[in-house]
This record gives sequence, structure tokens and C-alpha cells, in this order.
Amino acid sequence: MRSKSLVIKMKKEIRELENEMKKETVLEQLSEKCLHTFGCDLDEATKQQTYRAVCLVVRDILAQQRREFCSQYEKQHAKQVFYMSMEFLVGTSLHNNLYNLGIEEVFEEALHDLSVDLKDLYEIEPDAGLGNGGLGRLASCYMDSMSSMDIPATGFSLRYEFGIFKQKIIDGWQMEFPDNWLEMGDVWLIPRKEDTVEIKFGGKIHEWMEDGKLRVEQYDYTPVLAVPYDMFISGYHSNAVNKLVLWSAKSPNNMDMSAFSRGDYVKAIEQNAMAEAISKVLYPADDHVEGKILRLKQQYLFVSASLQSIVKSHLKHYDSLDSLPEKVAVHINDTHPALCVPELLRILLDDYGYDWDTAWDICQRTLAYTNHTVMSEALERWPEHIFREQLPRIHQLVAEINRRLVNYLNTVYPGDVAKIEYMAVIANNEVRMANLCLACCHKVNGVSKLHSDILTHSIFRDYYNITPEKFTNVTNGIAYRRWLCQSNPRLTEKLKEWIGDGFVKDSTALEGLMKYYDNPQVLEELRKIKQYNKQNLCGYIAKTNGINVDPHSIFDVQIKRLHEYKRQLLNVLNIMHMYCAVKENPNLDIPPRTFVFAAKASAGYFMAKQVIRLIDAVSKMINSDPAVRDKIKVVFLEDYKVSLAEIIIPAADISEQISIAGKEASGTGNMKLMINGAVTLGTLDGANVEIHEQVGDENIFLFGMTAQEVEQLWQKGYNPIEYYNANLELRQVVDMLTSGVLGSRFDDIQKSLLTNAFGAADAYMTLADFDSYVRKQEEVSAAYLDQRRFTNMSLVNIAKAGLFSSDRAVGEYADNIWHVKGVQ
Ligand code: 26V
Repeated sequence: MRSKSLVIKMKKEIRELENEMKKETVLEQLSEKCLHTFGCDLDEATKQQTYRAVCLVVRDILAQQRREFCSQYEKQHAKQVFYMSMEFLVGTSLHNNLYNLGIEEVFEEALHDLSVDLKDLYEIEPDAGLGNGGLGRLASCYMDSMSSMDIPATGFSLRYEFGIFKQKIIDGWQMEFPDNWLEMGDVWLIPRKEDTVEIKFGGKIHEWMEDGKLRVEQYDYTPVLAVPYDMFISGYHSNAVNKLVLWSAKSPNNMDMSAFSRGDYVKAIEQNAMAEAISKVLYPADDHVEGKILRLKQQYLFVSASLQSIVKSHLKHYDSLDSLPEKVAVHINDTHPALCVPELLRILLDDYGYDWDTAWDICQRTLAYTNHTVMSEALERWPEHIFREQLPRIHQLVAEINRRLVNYLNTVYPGDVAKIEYMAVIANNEVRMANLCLACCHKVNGVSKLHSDILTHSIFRDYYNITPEKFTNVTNGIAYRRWLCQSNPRLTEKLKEWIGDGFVKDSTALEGLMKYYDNPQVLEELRKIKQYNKQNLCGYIAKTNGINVDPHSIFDVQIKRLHEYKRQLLNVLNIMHMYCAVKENPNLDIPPRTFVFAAKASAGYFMAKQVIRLIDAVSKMINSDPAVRDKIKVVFLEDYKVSLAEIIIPAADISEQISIAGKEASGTGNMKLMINGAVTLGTLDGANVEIHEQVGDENIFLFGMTAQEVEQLWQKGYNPIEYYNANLELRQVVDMLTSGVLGSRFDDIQKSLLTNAFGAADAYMTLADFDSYVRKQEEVSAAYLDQRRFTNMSLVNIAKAGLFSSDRAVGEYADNIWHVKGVQ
């Protein structure tokens, strides 16, 4: 009872007194938590115990606030969003929650009394790395914004025991190590064992007629249990506390093992392990999709468990599922949760006796889908036999969806066999998940203007032609309160002084900074803040890499997954070119530059790992050469993750966004860097196009072919050798790859630049954009020498970044796709 009243007291203080919440109350709560959880006094607790106690106290506050929020939206019968994603790249939560609740300072003070630095506790928290890259981080940014906008929302995913692997570079090679994040990260998770759901894999289907209705039953199946764990998601000064529900797979075998003969005992253990393997590890690949049974099981487990729980909770408040589309919006984040289509259909048909047409109509009005890539390797397809064996009932339903779809397409495109086959859900013994979403969902969107145009004019053209009203664009956005306010406190404080604090709730208010464009004091302050952040990054680099970096050099960063289409290689080729230029002319007058890379390569992606090896070799060559190292430095930071991005981004001058045009759906790192004052050096790809629209030609360094030019060159025939022969600078660096000066040879990379794996031309056309990139890099150097001009560019980038807030993006989803409102 005492504990409950304390929580209420705390909450009251937060609400009514905001910043005046007493540190005595915090200390009282912490002591109680410590005693009850660890059986020790607060002043005897280890750092780890103190960290846990702090998190648990924060969790209590959130739980209390959530209860009120739930009763509020239930009273109003508000429509809710269910965001289905195989990935949520949450990062750390303690700082974010304290910041959102407005209680960071009071906790800092309370801990200070205990001689504990809150910053040290932040460092103890492991990242919840339940994602590969942009897609997963976007899902987390959207959860944050939905909470901040009081939109009732639940994220659904898997509780991977191991998140994205930890990366170490050993002799230039990427090595992967398991990420056992739950050891410390479990503190945010609340298990709800009583809401465990059964999921059926395999088995057979029995069909019979009853009262004139087709009845269906799955039997001889293998059951696996899905246990939900809740993680609260706070919003900035909002009433809402939403949650992320992570499903953990568990075997239903709880029989007394000792009663079994040895053979059965081993078999039972084996079955346990097989069931529990489902949520063991995040698939660490974003370079291609593999038709792996375990991945299909992951997808079905989380989709089925989530939909079963959504339906159950809907029926607690409404008398039938007829009203599902009015009260529930289910969002499919890329095709990974596409099984939502047949699973919701199955529930409606088999469990609730709906007829096909009504059930299909409910599915259509409930489900919406976002596409995140045009790379054909990434479009998910399942071998039909695996699909049939693992999910026999779902397979039947998908086959029926396909039969009806093909019948319909035959009326729209009579006789156009090729087109119908391209649009089919099942063809060539494969189940195509994107087509399944296109056929069913009421809305389909891309993630930047360019990307959405490519979807409607190219890969999804045939669907667009029959249902243009389905297609829309929502340009991505970022949770800028994390990426600016929390990670760059110095800039944030100054911004508040200059333009007031309105921008913390409304990012478009950043535009107010424009009035200081000609203000020398503001420009000087901006320079100082960047300098401070660069110094901070220098400290990190010295600690992790043992390299001393000049904090006055240009910090030029490329931080993202390692992929050929992102063209880290183009960046490296220019660095090699700069190296050669300095070697040839030691007096070359260029501002010193530090190139920072951070990137994980998919474990089985050979070329990506070679590129890491090349960066490592180039960095060793340059950093140890006294003739060059004061002008150029190259740093590869290991183990790129959300919390490392938070250190690098505030320190960046140049944001490298150099993918081949047409391939990066949006990019979101570009937005995070922009809002921290970095200037984009990029192609007209993804959201760079819209960044350019915002800042204008003067405040961005654009180079290279446009998406259209890429397409034309590809049609005409791209011949890398032509570029190689025509450009001496290019020839010099391509030759260098195998000359031995780098310590080892890079034959595979050289070959990949000149041909692709099949002996055809490199699909990422690196050499075609080389000259334009090198010239633009020279412009960057020249611009930086004019400090005033460069700081002006930086200022404009901050001022114009407001558009790229995830509040705006979520608002567009809410208005145009989900039709939900924030709860008052
Ligand atoms: C990407 C690729 C690209 C190369 C070929 C195969 C393949 C397979 C999977 C993926 C990742 C899945 C999609 C994804 O992560 N897309 C990213 O989504 C971000 C959020 O919308 C967006 O900013 C990135 O541009 C996009 O790559």
C-alpha cells in the first residue's frame, strides 16, 4: 500500500509541480525499490543495482500514467494503431524516459546526493538493438512520436534474446559476437504470462460442412506458446504512455521429464529447444532475404499472437468484429509482417464464422502497408512448399486469395499472362509477400517522394494502374527530441535562448533560426558548439581507437549499414585520391579532414566485409604516414548502434549520403545529421531530394547522376572500363587496390568496380559518379575554408530540418492512412 501511495504522490508532483518534484521523494522511492528488489540499502547498492532501481522507479511512474491513459481512450472508444514490425531499434530508454517525463534534473540531484553521476548510469544501459538499421529505428521513432501526440498505439515484435550482433574489427575483418542485451536490458520488460497465446505450426487440415457452413480445423500440429513482454514508451510531456509488446516463444512441454524414457526425454528437450529457438536471435541481414524456415516461423509467431490479442481485446469492448476497421488500424512495416493478411482472414473465417467477402472487406479496411526498399533481392518470397508445410491453413487461404486475384486480373488485363504473373501472389512455386500486401491493404506508401514515385511508376506500376487511390507517400521522419534535444544538449540550450522553446514540441519552429543568418554572435556560438561536440567525439575516438584526431579538421561522416548501393566504396576511393594528391604535392593547401565511418556488414555479405577491410587498410596507411596524417585521418568506429550514433552525429560537419540514385528509399541518418547542423554531401536519392528542396542549392553539396540518368545509362549500357580509361585520377586509385601499397591486395573490390558477380558491369555504377564526387569534395574543402559561409550553411540546415520530424510523419499516417486522432 505504501508503495502505491508513493507512486501516486510522485505522479501528482510531476503533474502539478513539474520541475519542482522533490528529490526527497525520488530518494525515498529509490530506497524502497532497492530494499524490495535487492534487499539492501541504497547507499550500499552497486552501480548496477542503482541503475536498476532508477529504471524500476521510472517504470512505476509510467505504469501509473499508462493506466490513466488507457481509461481515457477506452472511455472515448478511440481508434488505436497497432504497428507490426519485425524490428524496433529502441536504443536506450532511461535518458529518453526521464527527459520525456521532465524529471531528469531531479533524478540527477537525488543521485548526486548518493555520489552517483546519472550519466554513468546512462552508460550502463545496453542498447535494445532489436533491428538492423533504418527500418527498425524508424519504427521506434514512430512509437515515440505516437506517444508524444497522445495517439493510442501498440508496437508488436519479437523479444529476441540476442539483438543485432556486436561488431569487432580484428586485422581488418569484421567479427560478430552475440548481443546478450537482456542481461541488463530486461529491466524495462514486464512479462504477462497470463496472456500467453498458442500458435499452431504444421499439421493437417480437416474441413467439413456444418449448418451449411464450411468448418475448418488444424490437427496434429506443433503448438508453440507466445508469451508477451511489455515495454512502456513514453511521450514528451504527454498524457500517453504506449507500449511495445515483444513476444517470446516458449515450448508448451511442461511435463515431468523424469517420467519419460531416455529417448522421449531427449526428444522433449529437443522440441523445447526448437520452439524456443524461434525468438532466439534477430536475423542480422538487410542485404538479401533467405527463405529460412526459422524466419517464417518468427514472422508467423509474432503476427498470429499479435492479431489474436488485438481481436480478443476488441471483443472485450465491442460486441463483434464488424467494427474492427473503425477501431483498429494495423500497420504492416515492410513485408515482414505480411502474414497479417491471411492470419486476420483466418481468424475471421475459421474462428468467428465470417463469410469470405465480409472477412476480406474487414481485412482490407484494417490493414495498411509501407514499402521500404526497391531492391529486388529484398522483396520477400517464400518457397511455396515451406509455406505449405509450416502454415498449411495459411497456405490454403493465400492460394484462395491468389485464385480470386488472378480471376479478377484476367478481367482487367485479359490475356496479358506476363503482367498477371508479375502481379500474382503465388507464381513459380513462390509466395510473394509484397503482392499479398498490394492485393489486400487499403493503403500502400513509400517513404520519400522519390521512392513513392518509383513505386508507382516502376515496381508497383501495374497495381497502381488498377488502384491508384491506394497509393500514397509519407516521407520518413525522426524523433528529433532524441536526436537533437537529448544528444546535443548544448545546441538545444542555445536554440531555446535564440528562438524560444517552442521547437521542442513543434519542430517547424526551428525555422525561426533563419533570422540569425547574418548574426555574427550566433554564428560564432554555433561554431563553438560544433567544436565542443567534435572535441567530445575526439575523446571517444582516442579511447576506442587510440587515434588522436584534430578537432579543428572537417568531420566528414558516413554512418549506416554497409551495403554496395550505399557506396562507402566511393567515399574510400576519394580518400585514396586525396592521399595520392597530398603525396604528389606535400604543400597542397586543403583544410584537414577526418573521415569517420561506422557500419555493420551483414555477416554473410562478402563484398561488404571486403569494404570494411579496405577502410581499415586505407586508415592504417594514411594515419601512419607523417606526410599525410596531419591533413587526412580515417577512423572506423566499431559496433555502430543507436547510442554510438548519438555521440557521432552532433559532431559531424559533413553528412555523406552518396547512394546510387534510385536505391536508398529515404535514409533517415541524413535527417539526424541535418538537424545537428551537418551539411549533406549527396546524390539526389531518397529524402536527400526533399532536403535539397528545403535548404536550396546553396546549402547542400549535390553530385552524381539523377535516378533518371542512372536508369538511362543502365538502358544504354554502363561500361566501367570507359570511365577507367578516360580518367587518370580514377585509374590511379583503382590500380592502387591491387598494387600492394595498401598492405594487402583488394582484387575482389577492383573486380566488383569493373564488373559485377556475373561478369557484367557494377550495378552501383561507382566509377560513373567518381569524377563528380571528387570535384564536389573539393568544393567542400573550399567552402570549409570560408568559416562564415560554412556556418551559414550549417545554420540553414538546422533551421530547415523541422519538416523531417516523426511527429509530422506520424501525423500524416494518422490523417491519411489510419484515420486516428490523439486522445484529449
Ligand atoms: C535492404 C536491402 C537493400 C539491398 C538488397 C537487399 C535488401 C534487403 C533488405 C533491406 C532492408 C529492408 C528495408 C529497409 O531497411 N529499408 C530502409 O528503410 C528505411 C526506413 O524507411 C529507409 O530510410 C532506408 O532508405 C531503407 O533502406
